[in-house]
Amino acid sequence: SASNLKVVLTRRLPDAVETRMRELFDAELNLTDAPMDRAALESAMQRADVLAPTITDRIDAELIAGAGEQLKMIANFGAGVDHIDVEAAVARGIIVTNTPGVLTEDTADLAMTLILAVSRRVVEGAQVMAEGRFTGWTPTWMNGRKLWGKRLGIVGMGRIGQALARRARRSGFRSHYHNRKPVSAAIEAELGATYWDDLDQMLGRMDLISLNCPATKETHHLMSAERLAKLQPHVILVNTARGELIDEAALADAVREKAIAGVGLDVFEHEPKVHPGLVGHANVVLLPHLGSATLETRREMGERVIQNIMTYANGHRPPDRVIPAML
Ligand code: 8YV
Repeated sequence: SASNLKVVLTRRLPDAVETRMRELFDAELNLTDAPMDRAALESAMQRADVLAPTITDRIDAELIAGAGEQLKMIANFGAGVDHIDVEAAVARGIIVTNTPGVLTEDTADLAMTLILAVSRRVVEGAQVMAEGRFTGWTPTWMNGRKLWGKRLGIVGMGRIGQALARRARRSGFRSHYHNRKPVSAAIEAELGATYWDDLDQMLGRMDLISLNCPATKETHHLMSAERLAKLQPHVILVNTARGELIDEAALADAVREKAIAGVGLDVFEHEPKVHPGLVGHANVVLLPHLGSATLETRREMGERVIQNIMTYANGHRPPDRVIPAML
């Protein structure tokens, strides 16, 4: 039964979520909230029936091979599962679930925030005020870039990409997108978005670019030096998806050479490290992986984890099962 199920949480989750977990399961909390090291993770996988990890746990094939027989489920707290070898887990009969849907609007909000912050020089302006350097308004000072009527290229038109396109439409942008396949004609019409089969052709014509696709083998360094070189120099690039989508060293070169007008990043290739060449530029806004960081959403993500475990405990198919074919 559910109350005998040993559920190991690798990080602290919102209070309400932890309380509920303890009511429902034999839940083991990580009270230190430090990310588990490999040995701790290995031992957790020896005793857990269900592991509830986060992005800070790298669960590779070797760890999965070493897991105890009793491990039946990896119920991830988060939508992205690129830190989990899903193929290896599923091959061993371990169910993997994630928490999609609940963080869509927050992540789209943050993509929009980065677009606005970079184009209107919000962080730079706030810095001027914080340092008492506002000595008087002038017509030509701190002019940013107008957004109304600009072309926004969305790479990855899943839930988050669509939520961003919806915001973009209301804000007067024209949305373009690249995806493995076009969305339905009805959604396309609602979003007013234009599909590009060829990513390179799209990228070369955009004023703004937002990355909203998962990190997979195929999307690793999607923004390579070669692709970055093909962007228009006035382009603003934002990433709220995964750092691995961008060759960070190449992006740092582009920033230094002024080959790109602005950058907004919430995720990094070697998190929590940031390429030093990206730090300290007025036109580069960096945030510490805040995409889903609202009180409401972090709670809903936890509830989603609970729902997945509960459904499994009751002998049913969890609603957010991830299978290799989806990746
Ligand atoms: C989380 C995320 O911060 O859901 C994701 O994929 O990147 C963020 O919502 C993180 O993954 C929590 O594990």
